[in-house]
Amino acid sequence: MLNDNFQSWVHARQHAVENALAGILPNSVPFRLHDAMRYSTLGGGKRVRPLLAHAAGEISGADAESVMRVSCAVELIHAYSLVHDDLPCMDDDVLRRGKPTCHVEYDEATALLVGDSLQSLAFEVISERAVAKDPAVQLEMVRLLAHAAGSRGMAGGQAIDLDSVGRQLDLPELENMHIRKTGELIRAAILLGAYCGEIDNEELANLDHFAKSVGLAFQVVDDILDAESSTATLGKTAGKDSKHNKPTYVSLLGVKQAKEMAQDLHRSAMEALEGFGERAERLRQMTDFIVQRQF
Ligand code: GRG
Repeated sequence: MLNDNFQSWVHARQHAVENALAGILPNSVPFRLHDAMRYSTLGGGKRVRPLLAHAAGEISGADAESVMRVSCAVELIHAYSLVHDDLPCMDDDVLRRGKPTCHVEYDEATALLVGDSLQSLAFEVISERAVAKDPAVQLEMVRLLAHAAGSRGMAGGQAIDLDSVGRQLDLPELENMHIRKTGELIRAAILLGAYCGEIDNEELANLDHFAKSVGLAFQVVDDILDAESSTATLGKTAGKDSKHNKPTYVSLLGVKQAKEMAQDLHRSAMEALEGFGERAERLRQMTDFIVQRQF
């Protein structure tokens, strides 16, 4: 069970991230584009990636303002990916975070520009001020975010996903797709949060192991929720994967084995945190949250 202390931490962080994003997102000419960017980013979403960045920052004693900055950069990339994913040329969806998708509320051209602009804004946010003590570390952070979003990360995973509709992927192929499409940005959120403080190479390797396990666990749970939950609970169209004949952990393994896989990944994530002691308590709670979530 997730305790009250964790619940209030989540609400406080979600609120703070919302305020920070509201301050970052432009509110000027061109008004329609900026309005659509705000519509697509604010007022919804679990903010899992920012929460992970903040929790990882607790491991390395990171400066709160820097973590907020990198967590917003990651969330902007995530928001862009959702807007583009919903476009008619991709998943063609009408509902996101309980609201009409960006291209439905505005139009396709605006949605395209919203994604482009959110992605650019993310790189402005992570690079315009110091977020790490060492400029070389900050350069690595910018590279890491670019890699996570690009053709060897999220966009590449999306390409594999689009290519796989109606085709049978085996388990390693499915894993490869999800590591890129979902896992890399979650991994970036965690490592970027930690990079805002002090972390040695051994700790970084353990955190990386944790990040990979938790990123995949997030996706396995997403597949289970898509198969088992309602559209009202998820705030996005449920049952889409099987309707579109998409390979998922549920279609490949069945619900029971997919749930076992989520538990195995939870265990592996927790093991990777063993050496961190109390400093990793928030990350442990986040791992429980990700695996137990209902939406
Ligand atoms: C268009 C380049 C490009 C990439 C799209 C992230 C993505 C790649 C597509 C989203 C489709 C999808 C359902 C992916 C599976 C997992 C996932 C990222 C779910 C949505 O993330 P949540 O649950 O969403 O964190 P909220 O709304 O809570 O932020």
